[in-house]
Amino acid sequence: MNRNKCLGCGVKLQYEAEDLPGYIPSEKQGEAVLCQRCFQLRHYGRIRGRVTGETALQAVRHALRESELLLVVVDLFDPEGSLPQEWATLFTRPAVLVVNKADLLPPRTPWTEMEAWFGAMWRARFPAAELLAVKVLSTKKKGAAYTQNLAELKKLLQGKKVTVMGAANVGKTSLLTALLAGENGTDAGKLPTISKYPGTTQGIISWSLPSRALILMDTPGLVPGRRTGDLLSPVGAARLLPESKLQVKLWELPPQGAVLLGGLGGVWNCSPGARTLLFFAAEATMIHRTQGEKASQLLVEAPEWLRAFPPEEQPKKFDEGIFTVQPGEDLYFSGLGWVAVKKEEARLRVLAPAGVEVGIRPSLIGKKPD
Ligand SMILES: Nc1nc2c(ncn2[C@@H]2O[C@H](COP(=O)(O)OP(=O)(O)OP(=O)(O)O)[C@@H](O)[C@H]2O)c(=O)[nH]1
Ligand SMILES: [Mg+2]
Repeated sequence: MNRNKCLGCGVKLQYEAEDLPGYIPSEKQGEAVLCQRCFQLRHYGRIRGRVTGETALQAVRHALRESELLLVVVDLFDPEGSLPQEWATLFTRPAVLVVNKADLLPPRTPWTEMEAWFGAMWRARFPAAELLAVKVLSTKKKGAAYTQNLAELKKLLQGKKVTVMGAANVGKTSLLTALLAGENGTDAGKLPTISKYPGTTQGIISWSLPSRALILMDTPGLVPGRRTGDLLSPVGAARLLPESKLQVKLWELPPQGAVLLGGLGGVWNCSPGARTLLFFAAEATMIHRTQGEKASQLLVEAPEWLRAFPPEEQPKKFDEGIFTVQPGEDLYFSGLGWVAVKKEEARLRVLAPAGVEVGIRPSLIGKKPD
């Protein structure tokens, strides 16, 4: 354990500048093990400041130099946004991909199907990077599948020096904590800080587990930049996170019918007839069905009942696109949600905040077409 680092977020402690990372009031010098930011996060749920993408990348690069294996964590709610292709150059060691937040899946979704889906995505995005295994997990819901997958994961890591890495807020620290459970010296006060705000971990947090000859290094979350939450403040980004269950809405949308996602995205049916569309978003994101003309107006006005963001964070510009989506495919809005097309090909007009990745993928959930 490094006494000069905050146990919660891994940043170097300092006593001079209250606005900078790692601050501890001087009267607490020598006794506090948490920086003021972690203390406030844990006790009052308040967030201050945010790690920049560049700082996080530097820390990850540093940890990578020392590690033999990568534990890459991806968020089931946002596969594309939390595993961007640009990271290919970071995957210089064999990797295990952990798909976290599987508790969000509708009941009876087969986890093995998920493993295959994410394995295919990895191979398409990083053909040169060695992938040892894909493990679908939930660090929140502790059922039989959780216990088994976590035990299998521990076996894979045994005897290695491992970097836990991934985008901000995907659950890296939650995974580290799950792997530490039951080990000596891991009482709650010493465990790292977990929060719903991106940018919680600010430096490298190392844990050594002699019983497994294992060294785990948690790292600050990288900022891919094209997730909806990357464009918002930590408070705004936290509102887009699903907590325990995806919200799902099935509609037969008539021509020119529209659906808005939390005032941050919109889908218009431009097909010649009605289309069966299945919408997925976080619990707190309003999925609102309306008429075509009204929808555009609502995106501009962003009334309080619709919006998933603080008023001052209203997107300044929306990008428009037209997508033709086949049955068995999803149209995704990175970090916001997605729409699965059923039965018939759909032609969809889409608005999303400028900079947010929107695209088509094989359906993540549900019966695959024969
Ligand atoms: N539903 C669900 N939420 C999870 C799961 N794991 C983590 N979370 C939530 O995701 C949020 C982020 O968790 P962290 O463990 O702090 O994520 P992180 O990747 O370490 O985040 P940074 O340090 O900010 O990069 C918290 O609100 C967690 O409760 C999970 O398995 N299921
Ligand atoms: Mg963390």
